[in-house]
Amino acid sequence: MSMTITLSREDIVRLCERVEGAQRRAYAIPKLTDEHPGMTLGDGYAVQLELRRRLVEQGHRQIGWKAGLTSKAKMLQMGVSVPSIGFLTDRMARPENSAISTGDLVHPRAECEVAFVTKQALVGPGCTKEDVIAATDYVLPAVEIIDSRFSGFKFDLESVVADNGSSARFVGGGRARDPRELDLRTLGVVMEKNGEMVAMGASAAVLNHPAEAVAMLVNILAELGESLPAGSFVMSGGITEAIPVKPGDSVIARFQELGSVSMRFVE
Ligand code: 0L1
Ligand code: MG
Repeated sequence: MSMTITLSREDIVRLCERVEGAQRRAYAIPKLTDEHPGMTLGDGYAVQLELRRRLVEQGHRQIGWKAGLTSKAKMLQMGVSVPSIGFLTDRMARPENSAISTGDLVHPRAECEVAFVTKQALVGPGCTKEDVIAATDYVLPAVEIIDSRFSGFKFDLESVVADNGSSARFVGGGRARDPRELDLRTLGVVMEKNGEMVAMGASAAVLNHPAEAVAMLVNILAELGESLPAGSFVMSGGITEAIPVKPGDSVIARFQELGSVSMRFVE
C-alpha cells in the first residue's frame, strides 16, 4: 500500500473543510476524486488526519480506530481490494438502548461488528492476529452506524478514507469477554430491525478472523507513522451488510457468546 501524498497542503485543507462541513451539517457532497482524479490513498489519509487534528483541537477526544471494508462482500460491493481505517472519537459513541437521532446524519446504515479493547500498545509493521489477541483486554459486541457523506453512495476508496471511513456513530454493549476463551472466527450474529431478521453472518466474514482486521489496522497505522496505544477501542469491521435505518426503526444485534446490542432511531 503506498501512502504517497500528491496533493498540496492547501488542497488537503480545502478538502478537509469540505468533508468536515458535510459531516457537521449532514449534507451529501460529490466524491472528492471528481475534482482530483489523481488523488491517492495517501492523500485520502492526509485529509483524514487533518480532520482528526481539527476535531481534537475543537475538544473531541480520540478513543480508538475502526477498520472498514474488511469483508469480501463489502470489498466487492465497493470494487476495492484494500480495507480502510478511520478514527473514532468520544462524540461518536452512543449508549446501549438509547435513541439515536438521524437528523444530523445523511443516510445512516447499521452493521454488526466485534470490538476490541486493548491493554497493551500494538505497533506495526508485521503485527499479527496473535499479537492482537495477546494485547486485547476484552472483546465486546458493537453496532456501527456508518454514514457516507457522498451523494448516492458514489465513492471510491480515496474519498471514503478522506471521509474518515464513513464513521458516524457506534454503540457497544453485550458482555465483555476474554478473546482467549472464545473462537472469535466462528461467532454467529443476527441483526433484527423492527422485529424482523434483516442480516446475519459469521465473524469469519471479516478477513477470516476479526483480530486479523485489527492487525491490518495496526499495520496501516505504521504506514501513517502511528501506533495503537493501550486502552484503545477498535471496531474490526462489519460482519453483516450495512442496513439502512430511519426514524422509528429499532435495531437489535444478537451475537453468539457476546450478548446483544440494541438501539432505536429518532428524528
Ligand atoms: O465501516 C466500513 O466498512 C466503512 C464503509 C465505508 C463505505 C460505506 O460507507 O459503505
Ligand atoms: Mg464498519
